[in-house]
Amino acid sequence: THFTHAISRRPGQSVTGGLRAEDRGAPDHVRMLAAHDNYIATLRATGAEVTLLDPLEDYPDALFVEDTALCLPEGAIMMRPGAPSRMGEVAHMRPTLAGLFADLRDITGPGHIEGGDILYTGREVLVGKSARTDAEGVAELRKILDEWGHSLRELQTPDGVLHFKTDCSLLDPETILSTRLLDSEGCFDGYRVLHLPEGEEAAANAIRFNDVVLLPDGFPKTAEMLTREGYDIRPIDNTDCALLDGGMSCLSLRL
Ligand code: CIR
Repeated sequence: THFTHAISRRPGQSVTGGLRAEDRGAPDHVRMLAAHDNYIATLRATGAEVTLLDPLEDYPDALFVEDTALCLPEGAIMMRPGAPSRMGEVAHMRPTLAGLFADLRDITGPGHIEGGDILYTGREVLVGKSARTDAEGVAELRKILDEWGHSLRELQTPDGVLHFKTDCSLLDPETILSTRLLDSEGCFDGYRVLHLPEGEEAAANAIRFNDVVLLPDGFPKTAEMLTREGYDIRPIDNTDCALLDGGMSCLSLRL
């Protein structure tokens, strides 16, 4: 949970055409930029250096940089998104990571894997297979992690949930915030699990970043629970990212 650096990408005008499981309207680009500013300022306020990349108009979902790579202490691994419209984002992220990591690997395929399906807890790497992440992609990741001495546990992202981390976040090395749905699969045995209060499942995608927890705004019961548990929460407007099934973790790579 200690990070010196984060990488984010500004949303372009084309974000209005981003992927979504269900159409509840297009996001508002201007309001999204304001929320994004606040997100970046919150990361910077913890003392971390944030690299802010320019929008990629050809890739409406490119602000969700988390899906393009996995950053670990030993090195970084470029992902291979399962969404065809997102594949090209990886090449745009690669040079930035090449400047930060001596050991940079690639998932070459034929499998697919997206960063949103990967939760690194410090003691292991949890990966949920999903509509975006398949067994071949997980197997290729496992080979690299074996070399680096990380254990990988292959799990299943619930049906109808975009990514594994849509439904959970790491709050500290021992504690996971999870929906009851995801936790009911037993994936978090050995951790302390805090369940999202009923009706606030959409707050599951939070991030612990240094001494704060960035939490989507508008989930008072979750905010109250986390405050009571001693976390220093920073509510961030997620209205527009939520229309594209995105949350706090998607908007940065943290290292
Ligand atoms: C997508 O469907 O790929 C984007 N609209 C949302 C990606 C969210 N990323 C994440 O959860 N890591």
